[in-house]
Amino acid sequence: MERSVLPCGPVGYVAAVPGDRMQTSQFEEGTTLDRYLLETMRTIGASGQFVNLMQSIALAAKMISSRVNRAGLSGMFGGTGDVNVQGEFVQKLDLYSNTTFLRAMEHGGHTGMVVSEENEEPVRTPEPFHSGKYIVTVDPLDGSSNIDVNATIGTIFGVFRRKTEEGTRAELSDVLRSGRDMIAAGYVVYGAGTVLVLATEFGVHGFTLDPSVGEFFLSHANIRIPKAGMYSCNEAYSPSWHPGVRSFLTHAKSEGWKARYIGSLVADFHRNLLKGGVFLYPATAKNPEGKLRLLYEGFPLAYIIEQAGGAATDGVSPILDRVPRSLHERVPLVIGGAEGVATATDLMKEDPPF
Ligand code: P6P
Repeated sequence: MERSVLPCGPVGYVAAVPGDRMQTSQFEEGTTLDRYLLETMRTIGASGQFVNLMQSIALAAKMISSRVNRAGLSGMFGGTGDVNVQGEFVQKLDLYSNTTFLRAMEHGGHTGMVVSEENEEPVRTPEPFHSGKYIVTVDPLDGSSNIDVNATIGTIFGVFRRKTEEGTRAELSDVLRSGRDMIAAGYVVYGAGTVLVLATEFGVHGFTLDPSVGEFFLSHANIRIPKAGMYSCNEAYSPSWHPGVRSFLTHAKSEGWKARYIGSLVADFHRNLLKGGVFLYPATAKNPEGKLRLLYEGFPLAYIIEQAGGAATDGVSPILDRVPRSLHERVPLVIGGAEGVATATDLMKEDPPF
């Protein structure tokens, strides 16, 4: 039985030695995200900019979580009447989440530029703040069409170390690059609880927010995706899928897999990561490049799943091998347990492009 996550409480914990997941030291119950970051990064003599970056993301997550949890009471349900660069109606919480995330990233001296789903152009760190060495891609509130029905939604982020000198103007070349250059990724799910999952070369770990003290505590150490036993996709589109996708679903059903689909990528991904599953959002005639976006959905989730022992492809080749040509490029996505993704990809790679 593949181990997926350790129970919370006194948790085993991967020591911060890149590539060495087997060495374990015991952390008492209540290890905070800050302590995890400081003790992990200290072992590699980090400058502290990444710790500050993650603390800024955690602050934004706490603020968004607080607003999401009382959306119905603070008039935050519903749309703004605007349409974003994706052609999607902007929800009030989308706007709040994007503004909150961008503000949290601008003054810490750790980030040079943010690429957000909600902004057509990249957002460079403004004067007088220091243009730091990291580039962040973000979907500030994924699944926001589910806000009004109280389904789980979330924030997805990826981190690159810039190629250009920190302190100078960050360039598109700092972000239009292979997913293999990503140095960290994570997401926050706003559901029954608020859980921040962070993946670095030290593994994948989950931290649960205790709103009574405003701290994230280690709750899911050493996340490894179990062998897949469920599939997630919107089967309403089946008639417009290529035969390879339909063949994979026939295979999954013959294996007795369950079907689970929330229609919120980050929620579907989180369940599949912990329980073992394969998520598919394939290309269709209507969306020949798929619906999901490469820089702030495909890349971060692909980084996380590979660090957790899984896989992610575009139906032909690994997501992380791609080099985006534009900031809001879309990508077909097959992501989850390695064996299931390999089976789906083998069946789909013969499909002609739309
Ligand atoms: P469909 C939500 O709008 C989203 O971008 C993802 O979170 C989700 O996986 C997908 O779209 C759902 O798309 O076409 O099934 O409604």
